[in-house]
This record gives sequence, C-alpha cells and structure tokens, in this order.
Amino acid sequence: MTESAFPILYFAPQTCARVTLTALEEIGLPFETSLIAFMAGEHRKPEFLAVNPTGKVPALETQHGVIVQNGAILSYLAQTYPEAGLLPQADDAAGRAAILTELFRCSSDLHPLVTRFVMSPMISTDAADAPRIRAKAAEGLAMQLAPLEQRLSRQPWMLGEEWSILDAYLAWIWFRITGAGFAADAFPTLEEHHAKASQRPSAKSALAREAKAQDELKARGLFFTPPNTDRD
Ligand SMILES: N[C@@H](CCC(=O)N[C@@H](CS)C(=O)NCC(=O)O)C(=O)O
Repeated sequence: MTESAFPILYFAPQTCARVTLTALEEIGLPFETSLIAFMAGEHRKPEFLAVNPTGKVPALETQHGVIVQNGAILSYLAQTYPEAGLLPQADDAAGRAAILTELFRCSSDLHPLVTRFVMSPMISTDAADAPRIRAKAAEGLAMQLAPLEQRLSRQPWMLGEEWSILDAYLAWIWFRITGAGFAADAFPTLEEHHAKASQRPSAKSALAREAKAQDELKARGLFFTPPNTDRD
C-alpha cells in the first residue's frame, strides 16, 4: 500500500471498477488510480493482495482504510460526499433499505450472472459445460432485467427522476453482457438507458481514464479483453 493524500482506486478497464471510477469522477475531488494488469497476474501478486486479499477490483484506499466491494464503496462515497448526489439520502430505515435493495440487486443478483454469462468458459473445469452455463445465465439475466426494462419505461433513471450511481452500475452491466452477445432486442429501454447514462460527463471521464489505461496495457503487451467483448 502507498501513502497518498488522495483516495487511490485500484482498478482494471472494463471491469465493475468502472462504477466506482464513475462515482469518483462524479464527486469531482482529486483521486489517484492504480492499474491492476490482470494479464500479468497482478491481481494475484502480494502487492495487490496486501490491499485486497481476495484479489478483486475495485478496492479503494481511503483515509479510513481500504474499502472493497462496489456496494460498500459506493455507499461509503455517497455518505461521505452527500453533495455529489450519488445516492438519495434517505432519512428512515425503510428508505435506506429501498436504496440498498437496488444496490444489492446490481452487486448480488446481476453481477454474478454477468460473470457466468461473460466468462462461461472459466466457470467450469470442463469446457463442454460453457454453453449450458452461458444459456442458464442468460435466462437468469432476462428474468432479472425484465422488471428494470418495465421500470425504465415509466421513469428516466433507476431510482426515479434523478440520476444516481445505480444508473452507472446498470449501464456497466448492460455494456458487459451486450458486449458478450446477450440478445438486446427484448430490452430496448435498457439499451436507451445505457446510451443516456454513457453521456453523463462523469461516465465520459471514467471511459477516458479507462482508454488511457488500455493504452498503457497495450504498450506493455497486456491488453485484456474479456471473451466476446466488442463495445466500449
Ligand atoms: N462482489 C465484488 C465483485 C468484484 C469482482 O468480481 N471484480 C472482478 C472484476 S469485475 C475481479 O476483480 N475479478 C478478478 C478475480 O476475481 O480474480 C464487488 O462487487 O466489488
């Protein structure tokens, strides 16, 4: 770990760390990034395991210590910088639970299905299992996304009239699965939502940082594109 006056985000391009990166851009205060090159196995090296022993990004080094898990990091950032409007500030337990429901929907329901769908050849030791894993994940994704498709046809953003960081989370999920061949036809509103969320300045800044990181990885011969990914 390093000593820095600013928070440090450990990240890799195209991963779920994009959501945290977008949150930090939205807050607008200085922060640093540390690129973890998966292709060089840096997520399994002692330097990074000292930061996050589970070897996963995102990890955010803060003045309060290292925070891991997107949901926890986003919740921490939303409370620490309420003026950034990452999440609504609910003043009762039921209101907070309603917001956490949507956060956990992204991190606990959808993200594991994203991983199974996109990385299906890596889920089982038998490569022959991959098509079945992928098909089952697609079925689960379709079921989980259907209510969101309906919701977003009634309101512009995940939580209502205002953008929240959950829109960046959903946009990342949509990017990952459609980039890996998920059939988008039945979800035109999610496609529109992704396009709209990607126009937000914080999203553009996060993508620009990722592009810089990709250039760095390419220069080191370590460019990593997860299987089937064909969009930014
Ligand atoms: N539950 C964790 C999941 C984090 C996660 O799976 N990150 C992926 C990138 S999207 C990763 O670092 N994978 C590398 C690994 O698992 O070895 C979170 O929400 O932060």
